[in-house]
Amino acid sequence: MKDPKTPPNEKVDQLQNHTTDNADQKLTTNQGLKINNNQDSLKAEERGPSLLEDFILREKITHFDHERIPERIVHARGSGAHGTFKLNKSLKEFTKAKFLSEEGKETPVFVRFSTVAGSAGSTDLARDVRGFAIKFYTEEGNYDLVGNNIPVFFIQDAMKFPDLVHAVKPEPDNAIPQAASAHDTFWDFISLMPESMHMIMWAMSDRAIPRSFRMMEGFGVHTFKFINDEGAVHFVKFHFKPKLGVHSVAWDEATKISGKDSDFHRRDLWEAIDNGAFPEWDFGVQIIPEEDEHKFDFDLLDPTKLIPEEEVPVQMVGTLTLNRNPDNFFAETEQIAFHPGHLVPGIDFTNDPLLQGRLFSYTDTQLSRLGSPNFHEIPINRSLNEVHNNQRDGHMRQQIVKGKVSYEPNSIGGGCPFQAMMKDGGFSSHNERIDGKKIRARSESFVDHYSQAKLFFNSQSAPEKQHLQNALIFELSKVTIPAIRERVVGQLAFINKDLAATVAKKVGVKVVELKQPNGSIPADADPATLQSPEKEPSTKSSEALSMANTVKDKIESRIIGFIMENGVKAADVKSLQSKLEAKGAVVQVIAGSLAPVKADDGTVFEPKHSLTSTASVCFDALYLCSGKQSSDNLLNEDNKPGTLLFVNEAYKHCKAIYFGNETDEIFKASHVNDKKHDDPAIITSDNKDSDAAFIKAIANHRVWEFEKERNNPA
Ligand code: HDD
Repeated sequence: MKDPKTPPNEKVDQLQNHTTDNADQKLTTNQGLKINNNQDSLKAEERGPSLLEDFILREKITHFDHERIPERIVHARGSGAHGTFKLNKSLKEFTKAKFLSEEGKETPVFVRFSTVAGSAGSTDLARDVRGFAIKFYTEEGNYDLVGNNIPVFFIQDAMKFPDLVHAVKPEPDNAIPQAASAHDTFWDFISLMPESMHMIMWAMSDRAIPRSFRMMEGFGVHTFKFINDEGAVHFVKFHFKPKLGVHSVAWDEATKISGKDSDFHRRDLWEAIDNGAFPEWDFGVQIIPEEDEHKFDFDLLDPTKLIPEEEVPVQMVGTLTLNRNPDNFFAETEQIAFHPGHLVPGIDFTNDPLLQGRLFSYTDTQLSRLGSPNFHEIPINRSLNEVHNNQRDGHMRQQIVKGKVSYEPNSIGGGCPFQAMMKDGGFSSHNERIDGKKIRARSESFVDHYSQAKLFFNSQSAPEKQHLQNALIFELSKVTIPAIRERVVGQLAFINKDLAATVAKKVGVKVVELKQPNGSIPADADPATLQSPEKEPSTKSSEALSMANTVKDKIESRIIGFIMENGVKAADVKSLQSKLEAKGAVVQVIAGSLAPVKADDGTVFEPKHSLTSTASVCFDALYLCSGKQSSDNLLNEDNKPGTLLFVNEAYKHCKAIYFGNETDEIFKASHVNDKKHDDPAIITSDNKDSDAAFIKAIANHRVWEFEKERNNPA
């Protein structure tokens, strides 16, 4: 284990049975034969042809030729970690799931975060939804919660999923663009799918460009069912709220991070766990008694709707902690196979038609991705409890089942393995009464497409609304067909007329009034009856939907760049560094070069970066270290462009910048000198308690409310 603070975990212990360590070992073939020359192939004479009999060369090259597997059809780019789920408050009243019943119980988990559209090697900072998939290794078998960082989805029925994915993926003729929704086919589809408009509001918001996986919410999205010991049913929505708050970067910053460090989120997760700054989320549930199913002005089965927290509060009942990096990316993060159909007793599906389709797709995709129905035997996918059934054989079977019998009923095997009674933990589906006709259609209760899109937009702060508008303008400006831009603007007009008008102006189209939202209508329905109603949301504005209301009191794991050069005042540096580190922040020294920096008192600081090897977008906040000589050196001919680029970019991206003693010349030479108002994230030695002011500004994340001023230097 890398970190002594990492607590033991049953799943990690189980994985240890499958790990190997090459330390102090001799090189062997896959058959265990020791190899004495790994440099040269077997030849007829030194300059002659290689021999077919060279089984060592053949084995090595054959294995290499086959070492790739298909990437995930969606969510290909991802990063994962091990951890623990702890139940703080029993949900026994609602569910018989054991991992949710016993207060204090800890369950090992593996969590994989992902982007959706890009390939496995694409940038982490794409504007995209993020996957948030959790495998709980419970005592009753594996339970998978395969959710996202956004609580709703683009479409209402799984029938449209391949269309959605084909539309957003690179276009089929030229495979452009990678990991981006800003192109014709995506917006063509969206413009014809009014049901997607609520999700579009989220996907165009800053939620789609998170600062870190550790600063995202997680949602189960669908409504699920809880079933308790008495068989009573409650509907449930799952929530994960990050203890560090929900934070995002600026779009300009996201595009730059993609160039400077396309592994930004992967690295951030890895380093935080490695440093012992274990990411944590509060786990909460919204619970609705079965008899209240129809009390809402939307359908609980419609995955394009959320339940406002004002209508059903989220009860916080658990903690999710990630505390161990994988040993091997491929074996764990790549081979993990999630499936919303991996259930435990006490949790069941609803008839949400998107969820119902997912129940087919996930096993099916693992068959082509992992290559065999035995994917459950791959170590990361194994349940902690033993597997006993009569399934047999198949590619790469690992388990050696003893005895003659692989059928049931049997007498030869004494009838084993036995069916489990419900009282012994046997799973039984909720006995829901179904009484109706077979029909290929959409429920009328699914037809309101705009009221919750309005709710989301209305709940945003002014800077968030501005960002959302800018994102729509950016995306639609990449659409080459004016009619598509016009249709999207027509859809926006159903949500907010001003938003539609501004976007229309910027993308060069008129706001036309759409008569009938197209798409998602049963072929034989009367379109007039299915028109999305002009409807206001039941809740007008919801605090939980705006990141402006998130937690803003922590600087733990924030990366603070200390920019310095020779002559820096060591005492000031050390004092601030110790205050920041005491609160869990990470200080990294940046200098003109990687050469050690000599401070005024002879202290030597080792730079981690030079002004040219990194960029301000890789830091949460900057400290221009005290000292006239250091400041002069940072402004010499060599360093000045780098220093000012750092400061000006951080300023533009609304970050906290602290000008230490005697760094006025840097202040004056930078865009910060143009500031007109009292900006709490620009700290100088004139501030009363400047160190504390800096810490507060970092915790606040960004001063988005000063973005206009900061982006208009005189
Ligand atoms: Fe899905 C992967 C989340 C709808 C079909 N999905 C996948 C992953 C996440 C989600 C997080 C990555 C899991 C991992 O890390 O391995 N998907 C969602 C959410 C949805 C959703 C929150 C809607 C609420 N998905 C959805 C539908 C279908 C699929 C409607 C098909 C009918 N999803 C898949 C898939 C993937 C997948 C093709 C690709 C790789 C995999 O399953 O293992 O089966």
